[in-house]
Amino acid sequence: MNVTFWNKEVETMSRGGIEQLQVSRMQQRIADALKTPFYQHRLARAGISSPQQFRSLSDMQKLPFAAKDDLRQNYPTGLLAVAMEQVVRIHSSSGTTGIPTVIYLAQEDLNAWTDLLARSIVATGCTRKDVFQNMMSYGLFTGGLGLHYGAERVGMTVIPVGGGNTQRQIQLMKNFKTTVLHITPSYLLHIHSRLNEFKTRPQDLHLKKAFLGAEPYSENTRLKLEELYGIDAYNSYGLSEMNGPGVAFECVYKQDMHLWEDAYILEIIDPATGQPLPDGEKGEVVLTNLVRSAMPLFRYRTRDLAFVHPEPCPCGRTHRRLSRIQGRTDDMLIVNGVNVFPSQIEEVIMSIPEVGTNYMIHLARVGSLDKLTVKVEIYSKMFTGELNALDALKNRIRDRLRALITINPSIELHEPGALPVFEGKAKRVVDEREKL
Ligand code: DLL
Repeated sequence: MNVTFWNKEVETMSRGGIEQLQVSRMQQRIADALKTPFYQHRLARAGISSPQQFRSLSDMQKLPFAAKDDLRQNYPTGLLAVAMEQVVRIHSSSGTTGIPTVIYLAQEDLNAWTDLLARSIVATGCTRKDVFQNMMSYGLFTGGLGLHYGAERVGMTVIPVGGGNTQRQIQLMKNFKTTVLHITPSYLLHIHSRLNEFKTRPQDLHLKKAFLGAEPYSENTRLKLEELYGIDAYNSYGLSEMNGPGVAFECVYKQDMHLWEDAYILEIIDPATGQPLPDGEKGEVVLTNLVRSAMPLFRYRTRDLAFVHPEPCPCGRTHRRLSRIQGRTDDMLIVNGVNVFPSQIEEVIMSIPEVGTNYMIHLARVGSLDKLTVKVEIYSKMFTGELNALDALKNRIRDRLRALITINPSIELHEPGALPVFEGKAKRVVDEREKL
């Protein structure tokens, strides 16, 4: 395997070196935080009035957690640590409730973030010879601009097309011989179902790699996409509160994502008690940004569930790896009293070869019971008029799901193109139970 580095010294730093850097950067961030109205109050309550009180990583425990609501309640400037004239970029998300959160970046913060993205891109084996088509939306969402600047820093040829308009995406991929995509897994699945319409086969494209992130997806979805397009797909994790993408990224070994520990402190906690969990145990990902001066944020509770791999990676990078996101503390469905994660359903259906590139999960209340329906698109070659074959497929999907989630879902089979299309983050769960 050909392993390349953007900044080998930092990427292969000893554990002691990483921890020392984390402590000194934490001290800088506490100094920034003491300038913000939010943290003046919060840190005073925790008994912290100077950066020197932070002496070792065990002092992290003394710092208060932060949550999305803190950002909302302190909108727009409660966490701003510099004069607005020093801010060079704002990102914002409206979230599902519509109350916005905002992230501020000074020039040095933007440089540091861009560097993390360049590092991530190079870790997947990309070089300046690659043609990079960025299909994540631009604007206040961090997925577009984040990778854009990172790819430019690497020297790749960047096509800043943004999301949507599948016909144009396919045309651009062909005309410019795009080799690398940045895209949500759901949109990459969708594009495959449209290739035929534009008389294109995957082998007519020049794709080698895709960076997939911004939404949860299963290992089976990755494998399916790799096979459909003949590419290597790399998992990419991040969130706006930590700047966006570039928090954790897979290297050429594709065995989960290096979390860039010179820039972020990672903790995994028990979401119920807030207590730290040992490496290898699944819990809530809690992150602290060490390289953002304009807006400090400590121990941010992401609600994402994952675990840490402590073993070294064959690539030689020393930054610990974060597992695929296994779900969120707030996406668990309770169906007739049984806990079900949408990711479990996806893992099963994407392992069934007849299943195509789209699915939806639907919940309704029938009498006093919950009804779970999984709607899947299947490849059109299955619709041959053979009803027995379709019934057998339905039963197979239902049995596989029941074996894993212990409840009996209804299965609907649909033709390609029948279910809603997602060009950005997918919303696959429709829960109509609350409406009653
Ligand atoms: O989605 C940033 C991003 C852009 C990451 C492009 C990767 C690629 P937000 O809109 O704030 O930021 O959403 C963050 O998306 O807390 C996770 O729940 C989810 N998420 C992001 N990446 C992954 C991933 C961007 N690789 C939220 N796997 C996070 C699973 C992911 N979930």
